Order: sequence, then C-alpha cells, then structure tokens
Amino acid sequence: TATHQDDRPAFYITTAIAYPNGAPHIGHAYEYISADAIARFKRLDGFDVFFMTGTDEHGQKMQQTAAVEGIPVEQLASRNSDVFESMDKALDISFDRFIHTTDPDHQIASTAIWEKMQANGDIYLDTYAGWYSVRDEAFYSEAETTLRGDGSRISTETATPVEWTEEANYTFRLSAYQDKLLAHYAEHPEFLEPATRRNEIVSFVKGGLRDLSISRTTFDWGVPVPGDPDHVMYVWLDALTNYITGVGYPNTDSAAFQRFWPADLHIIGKDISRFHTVYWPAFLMSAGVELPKRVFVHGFLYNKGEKMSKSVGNVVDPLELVEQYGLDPLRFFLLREISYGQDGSYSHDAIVSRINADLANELGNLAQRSLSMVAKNCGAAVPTPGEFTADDRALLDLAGGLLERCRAEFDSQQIHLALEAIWSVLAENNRYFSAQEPWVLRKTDPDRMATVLYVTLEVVRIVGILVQPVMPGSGAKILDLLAQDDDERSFANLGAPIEAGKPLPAPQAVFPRFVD
Ligand code: ME8
Repeated sequence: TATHQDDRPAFYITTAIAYPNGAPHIGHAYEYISADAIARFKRLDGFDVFFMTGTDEHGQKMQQTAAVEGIPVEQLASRNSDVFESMDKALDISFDRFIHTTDPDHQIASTAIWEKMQANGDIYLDTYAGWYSVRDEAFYSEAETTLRGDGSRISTETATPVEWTEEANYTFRLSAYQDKLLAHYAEHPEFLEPATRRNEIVSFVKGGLRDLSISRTTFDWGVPVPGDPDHVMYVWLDALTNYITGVGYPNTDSAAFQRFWPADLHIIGKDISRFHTVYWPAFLMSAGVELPKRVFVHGFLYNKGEKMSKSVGNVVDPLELVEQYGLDPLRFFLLREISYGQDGSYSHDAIVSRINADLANELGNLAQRSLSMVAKNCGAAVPTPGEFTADDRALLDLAGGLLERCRAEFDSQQIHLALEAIWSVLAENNRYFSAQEPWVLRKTDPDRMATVLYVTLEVVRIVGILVQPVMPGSGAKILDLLAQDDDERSFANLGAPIEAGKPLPAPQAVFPRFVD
C-alpha cells in the first residue's frame, strides 16, 4: 500500500484496560466517555489521534472468577471482554484499537520488556513473603494493612482482603529508581495531574520504595516468564505493557512507535495511580523506553454519594442509563456535572436537571426558536445579515473566542470548564435573543430580524462544532439542521462564518425535555 505524508501532529491517548471479571459499570463508562471526548477534540483540532482501550485479561482475579463460574478462564475473558467492547460501541467510543492482553503481539511485547529489564540487571530471584490482595492484584506491606476483629486482614486503603503469600519469584529492583522517579516528578510536574494526586505519589516514593515481586508460580494464567515457564509475569507488568504493545513494541523503529510513542496521555482512575506513576515509569526506565508525557487521574463516580457495590444493590448498567436518558445527554451530564479529576456523584434528579436546563432550554430551545423563525420568515435559508451592531459583535466575539478557551481547558483535561465556557456563551445568546425580540422585529424591522437570526445561527453553528467531542450525535444533528457539509465541521472551519442564502432543512427538536 502507498505510504502518504501526514503533516498532522500525532496524539496518543489511552484508557486503563479493565479487568473483564464482571460486567462494565458506570465508572468504566465514565472513563471511556471522558477519554473519547478528548480523543475527538484532538481529531477535530487537526491531530492524527491514536486512541486505545481494551481489557486486562490475565491474573489471579480472572482465574479465581472463572473457577467460581465453572468455566475456562479463556472463555470468561473473551465473553466479558466482548461485553466491554460492545458497550464501547454503544457509547460511541471512537477507539482505534481495542487491545486484549491475550493478543499475540502483546505476549511478544511483554516478553521483550522483561528481557530488556533483565538485561539491565534489574531482575533477580528472591523469596517473596507478604500480603497480596487478589481483588487489587497488588502487594501490600504489613503497615498498609489492617487486622480486623474477626482475625481477617484487609488493605487499609482499598478495604479488600489480603492473603499471606510466600513464593520464590522474580523481583524487580524498584528501589533503584526512587531518586530517578522523584527527579522526574520534579522536572516534569505535568507528568502527573491533578497536583493532589502528584503530592500523594511523591510522598509515597519519598517514604522509600521496596523491590517489587514481578512473577508468580501458584497459578498459570499469564504471560510466561522468558526462560522460566514455571512462572507467569505479575499481571500489572503485563497489563501496563499494553500501552507500548499498541504502538508496535518491541519494534521501536516501526512507523507506529516512531509516530505515537511516547504516549501523550494515559487516562486512569484514582485507585491505580501508583501502578501508572511509580511502577510503569520505573519499568520503562529500566527497559530504556521513553516515559509517557502525562498521566491524568480522574476521580470516582458515586451513586448519590454512595460507593457502588453489588451488596448495596446500586450497581447500574451504563446501557440502562443510555436507554433512560439517551446517549448524548448521559455523556454531557457526566462531563459537565463532574469536575474532571475530582470525585463526583450522579442521581436521577441531577441528570434530569442538566437535560432540561442545559440541553433542552439553553441549547435546544435557542436552536429550535431561531431555526423555526428562519423557516417561516426567511424563505428557509440562512438570512442575509445587515450591518452588525455592537451587541451583535460582542456576542460573535464571545463565540469566536471559544475555541481558544476550549483548547486550553481540554489540554489540561478540564473538560467541565470547556463546557461551562460554551454554555456561558449560550446564556449570553439567550439574553441577546430576548432583548432583541426578533418576533417583534418581524413586523417592525425585518432586516434587523434577519441580522439577529443570522447572528444566532452563527453562534449555534460554532457551538454545534464545539460540542461534537462530548455529544457526537447531537453535534452532528445541529450541523445537519444548519446544512453544514461533512468537510465544514472541524475546528479549522470555526472561523468561516455560516453562508447567507444557504437553504436549510426543516427544523427539528434536537434535545427534548425529560418528562418524568
Ligand atoms: O484497575 N468511578 O481495572 P478495573 C470511576 N485492570 N472510575 C472507576 C470506578 C468508579 N467508581 N471504578 C473503577 C484495573 N474505575 C486494571 C487497569 S491499566 C494497565 C490496568 C476505573 O476494571 C479505575 O480507576 O478495576 C480504572 O481506571 C478503570 O476504571 C478500570 O478499572
């Protein structure tokens, strides 16, 4: 096939790869939707984006779950992984690859990174004795655990049961990377955000790093250790490596690796920052691979403030929420309501209030009112404006400033602030519309009415383009109603105002009110 020159800058974004030991929950959906909005934003902004998500299929947790269900672990992995992938599709997640850690190229990449770390003298055989949480797939020091009244022990931070594990296994010289990691956080504060998360990690690393057990012998569901197949790799070593498998590692000369590594952005939740910002960079340093540019840690989602749990019975299937509220309203709610990087809560009332106030009123109603006036009074075509007044200009300037503002917010993953900025322009347009009274101008000054409607359609066009990353379907619908062609919908088109005289289709409601 022909190779072609691509002048676009590259952007590589990943999500965590989920354990497919059960069905996906709303926390997973939240992570994929937020990463998808960022990926779409960058594509619309002219980047060549590679967006990867997938499933983390090895490890003891998977093996134990399969045993409980009485099915082979391969079957559990592929069955549930398919559920994740089809949920992604139902959520309009625009991933470029859905990776499975059971993929053949991932086995190759994991073997290769191990061999590099070993060649660097960082792997030795030792006897590990300590506490292991299968639920977290994590080792804890005794000080990180709590003994409960009934004699059982749990990880203090995550409240998951830990079990005493004693095994001869391979160990990674993590302690040798303490100073290098601290230097990296100090020189590259952008490597780990939000800052609160960075502070936690810095103090954890300053507290001293112990070497890390990176193989297991008591089960066999994993990538075999090169040269010693009695061992499988620690699931987190294999899992983290997915990020370089996806760009062709160990072939570091490949076009994909050259173009997309180091990754621009790893999106993860707050419970796995230690793995991504301590272990992962240490593994890469050891293997002589460049570090990812940035890890952004999002918060946890709670159901009316409560932790989701099967025993409380408040685990919600994301697709049921889509069914109830619609996909784009759900995507919008999650990204507008919750400050990205902080914990957040969802409830029926909060979702309905966002749908009715922000979507149906502020945006839907404005588009509907202006478009139906145009349909009735302007020959169903974009009206020709007269001279702009100061009010017109002020509003157009506000809308014209949105791209720069949204870009800054998206580049620091402050998605909610980008949406807030867009909605503040919509509020301004609604005030303008009420003040200008185009329905009165229809009789008194039709030319002025045409100008007011033109200005409003232009703002709606800008907003329609800018909301596409968050609400791809609805953004497209708005742009359809404005008769914008497929090649008029990227951010590069924001500066080219809507063309007067363009025939418009019959207006339709984009965001119906939610009625209980
Ligand atoms: O941790 N709210 O997989 P996972 C928001 N396989 N996000 C949540 C959440 C919640 N209530 N619960 C979980 C793993 N998450 C590993 C990752 S990456 C190399 C390996 C997030 O299925 C969680 O923080 O337990 C993580 O980012 C993602 O969902 C997958 O969690």
